[in-house]
Amino acid sequence: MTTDEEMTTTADTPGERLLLQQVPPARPTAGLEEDVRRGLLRGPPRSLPPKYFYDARGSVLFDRICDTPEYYPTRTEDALLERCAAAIIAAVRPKHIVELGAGTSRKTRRLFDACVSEACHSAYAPFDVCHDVLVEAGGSLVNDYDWLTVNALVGDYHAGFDHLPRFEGRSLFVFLGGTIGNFYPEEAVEFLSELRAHMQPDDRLLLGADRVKDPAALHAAYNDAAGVTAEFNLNVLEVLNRELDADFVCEGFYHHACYHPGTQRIEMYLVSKRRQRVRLRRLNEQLEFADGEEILTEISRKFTPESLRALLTVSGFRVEEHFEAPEGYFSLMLAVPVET
Ligand code: SAH
Ligand code: AVI
Repeated sequence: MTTDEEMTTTADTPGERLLLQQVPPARPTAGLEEDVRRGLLRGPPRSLPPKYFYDARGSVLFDRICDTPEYYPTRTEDALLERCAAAIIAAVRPKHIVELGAGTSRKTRRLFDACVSEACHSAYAPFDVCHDVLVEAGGSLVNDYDWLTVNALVGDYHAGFDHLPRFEGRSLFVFLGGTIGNFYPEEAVEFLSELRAHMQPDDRLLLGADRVKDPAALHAAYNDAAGVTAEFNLNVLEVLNRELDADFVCEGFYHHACYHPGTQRIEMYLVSKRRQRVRLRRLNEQLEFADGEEILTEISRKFTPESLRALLTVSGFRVEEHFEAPEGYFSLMLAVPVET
């Protein structure tokens, strides 16, 4: 594990300010094979956890989704961060910014800009399951911010936080994009409770969450006209083909996403266009799909201020600040771990 001392060695060249380390799982966690046996080989509905979207191509496709005109969450949260980043950095003055599911870190730049204006030169630790996105984003960050040290952490945030490096001084944990909405309610509570247990009393959490809104806007965001979300969804079949020596024919499935007001969530599926058989050679298994049979690939929950606050409270946090985008489109909550 990299210690805080190692992190703060004088390092002048961009390359020396970018470290990459693997975070081993803190407990036995299902891998692709087990997840496929549990979710895809069973049903109904057949299902897959969303983390398998994010191979190198999936991360690029997600970034392209963020630029589609219909996908409002990224630009909405970015504008909100632009407005409140200085206040957050001034209030927290973190020595470290630790970001879960960081991806390209594009919006986190608002916090780094605020670090400059507030003269608070934090170190950055992006934690993500996708090695390639961390390397690519980390390289740009150390070039663009000549004071920034990036300690990129590759691992699965569902595998516990015990093996995350323990940084000395105050950390601001950041979980943006509304990714908390990709967790089922009980998963979200477990995840945030574990994070809280890992945090020091002085640390803070900045949590971004998408809000319940006009179903038409939600529907459009997950069904962009250019078909980038469809490509992102279908890419998971390519991941299965590569990793499990499977023979999914992507053209044999279509993307389907719709908003369910009752559960306040988007459900995203891949739907079989016909009866078909798929072999998973590495598992020695085969799948028989009926015409119209679905694979649930993601849920994306939308929150009200009350439901988001309740989630944080039940997970052991107290909300210090709530920043809202215009028309209640997106929320950022700054929360403090409650002493137990
Ligand atoms: N925070 C960024 C990216 C969101 S996309 C934003 O707001 O735009 C979700 C990110 O979480 C991806 O980069 C993906 O690789 C990462 N991710 C998904 N499941 C993960 C897991 N189980 N552990 C760690 N990272 C994960
Ligand atoms: C990463 N996550 C918050 C995105 C979302 O909106 O739920 C993933 C995504 N799926 C389809 N489009 C974007």
